[in-house]
Amino acid sequence: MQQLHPDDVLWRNARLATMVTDAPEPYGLTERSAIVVRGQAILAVVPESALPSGHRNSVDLGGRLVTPGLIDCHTHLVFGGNRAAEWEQRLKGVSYQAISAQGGGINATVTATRNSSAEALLQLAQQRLQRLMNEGVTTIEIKSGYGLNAETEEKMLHVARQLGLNNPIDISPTLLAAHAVPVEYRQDPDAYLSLVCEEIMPSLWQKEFFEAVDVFCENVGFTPAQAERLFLAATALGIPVKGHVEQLSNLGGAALVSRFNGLSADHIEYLDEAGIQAMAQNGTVAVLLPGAFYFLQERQRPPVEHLRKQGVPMAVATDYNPGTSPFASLHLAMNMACVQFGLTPEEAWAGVTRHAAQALGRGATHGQLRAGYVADFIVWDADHPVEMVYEPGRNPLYQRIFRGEAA
Ligand code: DI6
Ligand code: FE
Repeated sequence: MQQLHPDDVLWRNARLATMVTDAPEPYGLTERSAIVVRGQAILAVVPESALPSGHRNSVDLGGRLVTPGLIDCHTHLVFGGNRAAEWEQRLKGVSYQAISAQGGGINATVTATRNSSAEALLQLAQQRLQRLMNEGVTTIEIKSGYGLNAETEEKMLHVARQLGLNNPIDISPTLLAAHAVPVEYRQDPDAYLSLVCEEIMPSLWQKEFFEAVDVFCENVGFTPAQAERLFLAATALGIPVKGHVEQLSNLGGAALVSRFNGLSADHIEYLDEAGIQAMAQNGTVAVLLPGAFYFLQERQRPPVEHLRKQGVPMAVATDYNPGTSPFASLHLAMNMACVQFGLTPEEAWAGVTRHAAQALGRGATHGQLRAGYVADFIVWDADHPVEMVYEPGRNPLYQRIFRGEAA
């Protein structure tokens, strides 16, 4: 190990679950280890025995478990109102699609979001974010998509940015202006898409309000042809793309996302073999969202076995949103991914660390405990990482380290 500076911090006497790819032990578990932090980054991960003695800046973790900070790579955290009444209707037998066709669903949240001030949205989102941070989330993706006009999409992304300035967390903002056709464009969805491609997307991109563009490609959203048009416009501006695809039906959206070298194809319950092949070839991450699957009482499971066989990296996220996944818990999402989709707990952990980082284009800096990576990590009052997956709600978080600082 190189010479230490006096300001370097040794987080020592820990059991690490490094989550590195090539580790000999499951979860990258190593006993009696230490993380050496310089500034905001990990300088080295070393055995206790390799540490110099007498370094003044050191923290004894008492043998506790340390994992990378959790990454929630798919959320709709910023929105006004809630859809509890709609949910009651759904429980009486009205389908999500039927409610959506009646102007409810996403459009109900659009109205509530348009009618909320940025301050009000910020306050609501802050509470939701706090719950995720309490569970150890250090990076979160936040989508727009409840504005569906230039002004409100910008308001949502402004709130997302503000959350990052106000809290010890990394925000990855995504433009999801193509989430639904707004009521005022119901007769002419292509005109709305033109507005997104020609005005909303270029202007918010120029103002650096987001990192990637998303689309809801579905029979209640946008057609593959419309999604392709959006992706062509995004690619021309150098914007990375991703998609909500194959959630309720198979429209070939995942293959489309992959063709544009997309970061991730999300939901993918109805993904077919051709889609899996396309994802494997292009390195597109499969983002599994078991909260929405559970809440919509879906039956069709994503093809986990095939994704595994083809080596497609699988991430797990909350999809936190008022319509299909009102669960601000990544531990619960991990549990559901195992119970409902058949992931192993180790795959669920990779899904909220290494693979979630990859889904956000941060695979070279986030989601693993290794030299050169950002010093985001969580100290747990737990013996083994399976515990957070096994028992969501217990939350044995002991300490949260963001960019090298306890926070
Ligand atoms: N798929 C979903 O599950 C959410 N958005 C999407 O494209 C639902 C959003 C909502 O119902 O408000
Ligand atoms: Fe979503």
